[in-house]
Order: sequence, then structure tokens, then C-alpha cells
Amino acid sequence: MGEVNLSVGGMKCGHCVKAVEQAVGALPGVTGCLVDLEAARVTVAVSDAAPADLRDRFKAAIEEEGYTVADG
Ligand SMILES: [Cu+2]
Repeated sequence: MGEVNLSVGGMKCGHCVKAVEQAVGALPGVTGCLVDLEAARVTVAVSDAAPADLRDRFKAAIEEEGYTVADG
């Protein structure tokens, strides 16, 4: 089990939180997703079997929902 932290911009309300949670949660290897709206942070719990390019997948999924992901 591991954790991936992302800095996500553009989230404004509970709907945004749900949209991000669902987009990330649908990806393989994800076991949990916690969104901190005020801190604009998304913490994703991933299993050991998660693919190596996980971070890129999260970024793509979140950007597809209309939000931004900071690099690094
Ligand atoms: Cu919203």
C-alpha cells in the first residue's frame, strides 16, 4: 500500500470533490481517495499492484474533469 499526493486546482465545492473522487477512484490500483477542498490536496491510496505511471493517470483523469494538477 502506498499513497500519492496531488495538488489540484479549480475545485470549489462538494460537487468538484465528488467529481475528482469518482474520476480517480475509477482507476486501477486505487483503494481510496481523500479530497481536502480547502487545502486543494488530493490524497490517493494505492495498492501494491498499482501501475507505475499512476501519477500520470491521476493527472489525466483529473484534468479530464476540468481541474488542474500541479507538477511535482
Ligand atoms: Cu464544484
